[in-house]
Amino acid sequence: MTEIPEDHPRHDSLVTRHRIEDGVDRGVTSRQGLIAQGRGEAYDYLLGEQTIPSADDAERAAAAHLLLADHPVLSVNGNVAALVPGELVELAEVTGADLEVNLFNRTEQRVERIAEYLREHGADEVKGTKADARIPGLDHERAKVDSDGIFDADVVLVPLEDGDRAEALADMGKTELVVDLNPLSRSAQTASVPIVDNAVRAIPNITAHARDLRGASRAELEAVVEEFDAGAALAAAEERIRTGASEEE
Ligand code: PTJ
Repeated sequence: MTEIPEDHPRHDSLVTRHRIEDGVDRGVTSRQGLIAQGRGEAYDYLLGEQTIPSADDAERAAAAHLLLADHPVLSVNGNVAALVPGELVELAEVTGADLEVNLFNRTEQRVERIAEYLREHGADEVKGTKADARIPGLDHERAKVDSDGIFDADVVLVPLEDGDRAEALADMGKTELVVDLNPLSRSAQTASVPIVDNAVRAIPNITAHARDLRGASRAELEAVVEEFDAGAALAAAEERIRTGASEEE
C-alpha cells in the first residue's frame, strides 16, 4: 500500500480507498464494490467527512437496539469486510451479535474469503456459509441466509444494503439498522434506524455507544430507542448535503 502522509488533507478518504482496492485484490470485495465506494465518497464529501449530530444519535439508537435484541446479527458484505473487519468483530463481541456474511453478488468463494478474513481479525464464528433459508420475495441468490442467523434475527445491522433486500427484511418484521451515506436510498428510507455516516466512522462509534450503554437498564435503553426519530435524522442529513448547514448545531 502506498504511504499516505498523515497531514495529507484527504488522508482518511485515501486510506479508505486503498482498503477497498486491497479488498478486491484479496477476493473479499467485488469490483462493483469500487463503484459503490465512489458513490459513498461523493456523499461523504458533501457531509464534510464527519459524523453529523443526527448520525451520532442514530448510532446511539442502533447500539441500544442491539443491546435490547434477543438475537442481533451484523450482516457483512465485501465492502465493510474490507473497510472495518476488526471493528465489526469488536461490535459483535460488545453487543453479543452474530456475524453473517450476506452478499449482493454472492459467490461461495467470496463468502469463504470474507469469513476467513473476519476470523483472521478475531472472529470465532462467522455465519453465512450454510445458506439453508431464504428471505421471501427475493431472487434465489440474494435471498440466501442462514436459518439460525439473519433468518432468525430480530435486529439486523445492514451496512450498504441494496434497497430490495432492505425492504424484504423489513417485510419479515425485522428491526433494520442501515448504514448508508445516501439518505435518499431506499435502504435508508426503509430502515428503523438510518445511519447516514461512513461505515468507517459508524461501526466504531456504535461500539463506543454500546460500551457506554452496557450498564443501562432495559427502560433506559428503550428510552434511547423511543427518542430517536428516523424521519428527522434523514431530513437533517439531506439538509446538510444540500446546503452544507445543519439546524442541529
Ligand atoms: O459485497 P457485495 O456483493 O454484497 O456488494 C456490496 C455492494 C456495496 C457493492 C452492493 O451492495 C451494491 O452495489 O451497493 P449499491 O447499490 O452501490 O449501494 C451502496 C450504497 O452504499 C450507496 O448508497 C453508497 O452511497 C453507500 N456507501 C458506499 N460506501 C459507503 C457507503 N455508505 C456508508 N459507508 C461507506 N463507506
